[in-house]
Amino acid sequence: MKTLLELEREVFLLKEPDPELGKTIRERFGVSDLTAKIIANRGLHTIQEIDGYLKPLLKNIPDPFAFRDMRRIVERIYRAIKDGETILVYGDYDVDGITATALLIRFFKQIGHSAVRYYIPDRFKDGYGLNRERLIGLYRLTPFQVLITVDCGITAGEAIETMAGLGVDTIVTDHHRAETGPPAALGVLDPSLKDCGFPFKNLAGVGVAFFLLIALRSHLREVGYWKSRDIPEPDLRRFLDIVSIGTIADMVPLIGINRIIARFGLTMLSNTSHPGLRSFLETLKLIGERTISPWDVSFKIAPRFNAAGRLERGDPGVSLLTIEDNAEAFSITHRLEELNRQRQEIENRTLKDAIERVESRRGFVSPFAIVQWNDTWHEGVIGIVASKLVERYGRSVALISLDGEHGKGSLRGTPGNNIFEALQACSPWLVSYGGHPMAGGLRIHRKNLEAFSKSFSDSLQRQRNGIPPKKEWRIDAMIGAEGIPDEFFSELAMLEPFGLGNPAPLLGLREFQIQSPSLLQGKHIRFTLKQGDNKALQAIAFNAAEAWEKLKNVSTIIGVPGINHWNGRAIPQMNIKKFLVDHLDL
Ligand SMILES: [Mn+2]
Repeated sequence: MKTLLELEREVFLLKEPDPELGKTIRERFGVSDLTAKIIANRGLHTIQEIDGYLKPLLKNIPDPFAFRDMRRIVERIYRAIKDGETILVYGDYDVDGITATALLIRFFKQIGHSAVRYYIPDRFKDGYGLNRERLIGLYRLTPFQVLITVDCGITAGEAIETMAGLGVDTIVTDHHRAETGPPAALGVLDPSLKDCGFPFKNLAGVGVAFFLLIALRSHLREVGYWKSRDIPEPDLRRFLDIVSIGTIADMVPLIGINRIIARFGLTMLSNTSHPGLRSFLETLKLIGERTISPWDVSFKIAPRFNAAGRLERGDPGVSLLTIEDNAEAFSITHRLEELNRQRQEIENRTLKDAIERVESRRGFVSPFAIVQWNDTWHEGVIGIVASKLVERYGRSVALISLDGEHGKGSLRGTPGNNIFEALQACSPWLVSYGGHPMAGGLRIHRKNLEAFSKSFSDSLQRQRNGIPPKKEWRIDAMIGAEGIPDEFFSELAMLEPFGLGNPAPLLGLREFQIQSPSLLQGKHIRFTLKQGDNKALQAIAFNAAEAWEKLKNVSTIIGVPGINHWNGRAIPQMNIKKFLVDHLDL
């Protein structure tokens, strides 16, 4: 990558794909120069990889029996179905956990096994993961013989042992990393286990649960279940709508299998006939002429499911995804809407408070990390607020909500840092912790806040060899007077869906004219973009009012090409992300 311009907290980089690769893609797939360049920029090297990217097909997903323990697990579940044993599905209160729970419940009901219940832990009373006391309580209330965890369980050795003592077989399905070895369960499905042969390591929790169903369906076929019970074999593609919601919401990269799930799942979702989902999506005005996008999932759908778990219980989300009647769907949709409104209020208040603390240099602020703590913050929203601070300040953020001497924290990272490894380095100061490279959670004593902050920042600094993070603009191509080719906008669909790991293309434009700009609602700028002899292109810059005054002096603009669906028409549009007065050196 070539550095075009470096500012204090931002750097503008131009990707430089292998020209031979670009040429091969152009000739083989018949796409424009620009599209070929963008594909070559995605880090795909072989023709097979490029083929897989341009034609993401369900038939290309790997064998579910490549998972360690899968055979033993499906045999045990089959025995439970045959003997009418009760299965308890234990989920998580986030969207991944909620969708994974709903997925299994729907499947078991559909195949005629009604002895199935679920439990979504209470974030405040039970905490994350398998809660031993809660499980004993649930068992005493109504015994169950098989426990299936989804999106959790990999670190729950103790609870699993206790349940084994009560005669319960536990099946763990998770995608989190284990700090120690896997628990002694009947079976453990987790692609991140060292001895797990499943080739794709980036599944969300709901993705792991989906592969369990693929394997279970095939096992039930082998034992002649469908024939003997006269039940049609379920079409698992019909479940991809909820699998895609959990996958996108959990921020796993939309590459490989996840991209296949998202691509088919979002199409299913946009045409869903499930009464709960349909009522919900209609309220959000997402049922219409265009396909639901990962952005819609992340910013409209997921927050509503999450709001329930953040403020009280995640159960309404599971109910919505598993019910079969319209009237109930309507009332749950409204409940989720109301909870989301409350969540938004609390979040805005917390964000404002956190920004004030950063700007007045309270808590801990370094070029590598921001750590802030407060007694009044609601622990249900600190994760979202931390993400917004990362976006704003371009460095890793930890927010800690204190209750007496104890604190619970949420962490979010920047590319180029590994939050989980940084937490490992700080473990002497922590009660417990867990997470991924990009996000994590912790428990801490108040007295260790300062020491943790310093140690966290030092560790991030070491990871970056002492160079502070900057906001990176990774530009796919610079476009001059030649303009963007017409066919490019229709080729965009081949690259979708865009999201984490498969970002929307970013273009830098020079030698253009900005025609008839207007300021919308005092905050957005709309204009017509003209390059050379090319047709004029519609452009919009959201929340860019501060650029209004300098518009005449702008020499380069950076934006994302897209399609604006409006009134039954699809109009190419540039979504402008940055106006630059400086020249980018080419
Ligand atoms: Mn998850």
